Amino acid sequence: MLIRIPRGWEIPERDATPESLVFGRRATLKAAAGLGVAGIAPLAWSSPAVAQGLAAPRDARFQPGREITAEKDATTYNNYYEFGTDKGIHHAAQKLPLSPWTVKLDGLVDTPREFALEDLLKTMPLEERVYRLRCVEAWSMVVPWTGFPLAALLKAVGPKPEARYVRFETAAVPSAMPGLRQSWYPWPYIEACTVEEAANDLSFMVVGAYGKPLPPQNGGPIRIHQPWKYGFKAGKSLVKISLVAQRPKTFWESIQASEYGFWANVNPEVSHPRWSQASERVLGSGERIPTQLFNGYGEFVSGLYTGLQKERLWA
Ligand SMILES: Nc1nc2c(c(=O)[nH]1)N[C@H]1C(S)=C(S)[C@@H](COP(=O)(O)O)O[C@H]1N2
Ligand SMILES: [Mo]
Repeated sequence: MLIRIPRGWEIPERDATPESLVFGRRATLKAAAGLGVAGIAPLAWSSPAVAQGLAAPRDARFQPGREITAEKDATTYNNYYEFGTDKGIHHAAQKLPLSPWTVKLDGLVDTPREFALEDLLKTMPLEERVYRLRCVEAWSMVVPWTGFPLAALLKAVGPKPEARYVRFETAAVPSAMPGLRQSWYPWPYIEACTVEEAANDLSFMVVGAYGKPLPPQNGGPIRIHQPWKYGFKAGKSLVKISLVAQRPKTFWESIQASEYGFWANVNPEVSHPRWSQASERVLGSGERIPTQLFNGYGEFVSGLYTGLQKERLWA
């Protein structure tokens, strides 16, 4: 059978979610938010301690510089194509079984391991970081995430010297994720970064938000967040993290490399081919504010890119 993969410019507008369309949906968003979280099933965590919350001490190094986004906005306006291409997937996402959950660490490591989520929660150094998230579609939010440095997880398996990239793989559960039936997308959702980027202190494995376990619509039970990069780099509901020698072909890069590059560092001066990246719309207030180079995290990460000026470092 010949499977015809549509080129980027053939993807229906609703799938590409250009800025104008995204913000034309504010009415829908408000309506969805009006349903309230009451309709959402309780999260199925096995540990009673975790069920009560997932609070951790806040890391004071990360000051958001603006108001924290309301929990209701951050948890009801989501990008998670496995559940659908619009932003109102939070109800559909409750079908993803979060427990039991394991994350496999494999590839070029000294000790391949499969971690049960509860063990990560018990053994990793949990903290809260208030990080900004800047979507390539030019909206942004500020969320208190609970998690631990990716570096701590990598240390537990010991990357070999030949490992150059880290590949992140999202769960693909057909019974819960209707989006997987859209067979022209290159499922599962794959993202990747270099080993140096992964080891950077900012690279954070997220297991909670707003002092609670991470809900499935935001990538529960475990996702990555690298706040100096556009949001699409942040693979959700991760099942496998592999250390590899070759640069992996990522989900969005396979769909449209000219619009969603490998590095995808936030840069207000480099426009997306279809819209400007100079400013961003604040989720909740709708205010428009200037976008910052590296999303304001240059002091932590700009050193990663010296000598790489020939690369397309910006999406
Ligand atoms: N598996 C998976 N991960 C994903 C996505 C997705 O569609 N599937 N969307 C990405 C995009 S484009 C963004 S902006 C962020 C959004 O995270 P949020 O829903 O918590 O705001 O998740 C990223 N991670
Ligand atoms: Mo995004």
